Amino acid sequence: MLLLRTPYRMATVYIIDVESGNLQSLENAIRHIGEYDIKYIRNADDFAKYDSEISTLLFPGVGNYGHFVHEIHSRKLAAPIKSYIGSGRALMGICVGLQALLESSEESAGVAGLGYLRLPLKKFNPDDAVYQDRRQRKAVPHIGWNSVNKITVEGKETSDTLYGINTINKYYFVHSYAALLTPEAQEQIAESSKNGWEFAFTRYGSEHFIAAISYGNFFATQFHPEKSGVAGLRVLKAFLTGNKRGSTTDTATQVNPGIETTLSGLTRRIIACLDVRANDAGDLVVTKGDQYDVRETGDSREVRNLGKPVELATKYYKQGADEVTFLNITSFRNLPVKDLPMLAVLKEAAKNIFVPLTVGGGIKSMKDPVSGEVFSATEVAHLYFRSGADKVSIGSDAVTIAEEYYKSGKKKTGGSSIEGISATFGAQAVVISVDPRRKYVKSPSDTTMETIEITNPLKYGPDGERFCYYQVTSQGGRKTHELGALELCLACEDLGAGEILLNSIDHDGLNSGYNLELVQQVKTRVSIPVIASSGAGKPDHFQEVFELDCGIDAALGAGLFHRGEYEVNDVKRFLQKQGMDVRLEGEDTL
Ligand code: 1PR
Repeated sequence: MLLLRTPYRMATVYIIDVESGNLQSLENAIRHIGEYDIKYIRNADDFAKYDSEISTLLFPGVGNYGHFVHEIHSRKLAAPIKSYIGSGRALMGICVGLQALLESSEESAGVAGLGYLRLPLKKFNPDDAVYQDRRQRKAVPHIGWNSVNKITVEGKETSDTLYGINTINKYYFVHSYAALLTPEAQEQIAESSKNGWEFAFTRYGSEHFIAAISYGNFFATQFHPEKSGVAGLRVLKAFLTGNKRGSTTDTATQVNPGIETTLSGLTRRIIACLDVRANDAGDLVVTKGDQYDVRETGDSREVRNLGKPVELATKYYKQGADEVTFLNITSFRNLPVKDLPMLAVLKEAAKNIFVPLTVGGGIKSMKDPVSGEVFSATEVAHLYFRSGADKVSIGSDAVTIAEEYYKSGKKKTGGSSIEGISATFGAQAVVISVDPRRKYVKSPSDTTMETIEITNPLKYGPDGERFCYYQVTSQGGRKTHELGALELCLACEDLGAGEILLNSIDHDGLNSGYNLELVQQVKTRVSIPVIASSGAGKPDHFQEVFELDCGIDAALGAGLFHRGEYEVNDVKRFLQKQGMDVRLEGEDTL
């Protein structure tokens, strides 16, 4: 009998690409899920060329709503997308891709979305009442791991899952605007539910908002499934395989669901950090400073080599890291910009890491040493986003920018790297890495910077100074500036930064715990998320910093993970035992 073997055709996933951010990770997630061919649609011509073949279309958006919607219109993609949806074929929106399906956003007045739901997007309120009772400010953007606390079908709450979304797992959100459940919105949602719309909702502080929508053939999530670990990959897989409904029990991978309900709803976020530099042989290695001195003590003075960047990063992801940060502490002066070694590290790391990736080190405008071409900081950042980074971290350039900001009377020119990257890719993509060193003063009047009063006499300065402030440094601690860490953070927040990575040279590598007074000083004054960094030596140190009443958003560890003393999930299991809410997933069993 002649077996007619129909030629095996790998399923194809089409992705709308308007260069809005990190699509590399979405592609990697799809490839991790199954054997898919992936094609990008960048304009109406592409759409026309592939339209008849498309049965699965992804509509991912990152960053600024107005920029994204403008790109959709300027590339003449709005009409073909609408007609595709009207044809009943499957579409999934992600983050700004969900937002663009709605009506409008406060982020970009006058810019109309595709309007499938008459719901406006509004900014989260940093003066959220539930925070004020604890004298805290809610960090905006909403960055971190949150739960979906309700799923509705035809307006009725259900314990079923929606494309794998359940009410137990944690999903990664990174946005400042959302479809908030205002009374008007709730009316619109009730109306739409009668017509078959299904919703998932999440809480951030006292504000509830739409985490996902589904109607017939289309589905969209506010969170990033490609960055939400195993739980997120399951959502993406459910969409790709058309598996709309399931039961929570067989989809949840969260071990011992959190017993704590945090003020924000977010979990305690644990970040693994890899300082990366070229060793004397020119190989990129993971290193670790001891108060920023990365060379071994003793005669050799070799660069401390703790392992290979991609291997270690992947290991920490599998150990449960909520984010992975690479800080490149070498400036590659003689390499073409597009050949920067960290681009290759990111490309490789993003293949198997499905949580947010941040890269820092050398994020500023630069002149290509070979071609002489000048790349703006935004273009440099774009290269990293295209390689798989979700956020870029700016260190030295931020100090220069902040000094200029104060010197000009807090003028915002729009020309700085912070403003440029934030305007194009969104505030959530811009982290400021602060490298401060303690400076003792006898009296607050000895400096124009805001000082901290030292309450423990054992910690007074060498000459009995009872006050200090934290002077920022650049170039990895080599240059000291007459600018305080708090003042730097306030300036960068005003210029559009979305998050602070708050290091402490005095605590770096000492395993004696975080610099709690510095964390408290900064976190109580800024309205963007703050990551405590430097000094973690054991899980208790993470508990200590999360217990501060300032409500720190995340805690970073480096040395204690590199030395193999603890795995990331050891820290999380310890915190869960103390009653803290952490993301603790089972194996990657897709
Ligand atoms: O100035 O924009 O080119 O960025 C340079 C980046 O590299 C900055 O983020 C800066 O913090 C970082 N960096 C520069 N030199 C060093 C160094 O160590 N010589 N790393 C360095 C600073 C800070 C954390 C560290 C934590 C946790 N490292 O990454 O890992 O302090 O360590 P621990 O948990 O072991 O205590 P630009």
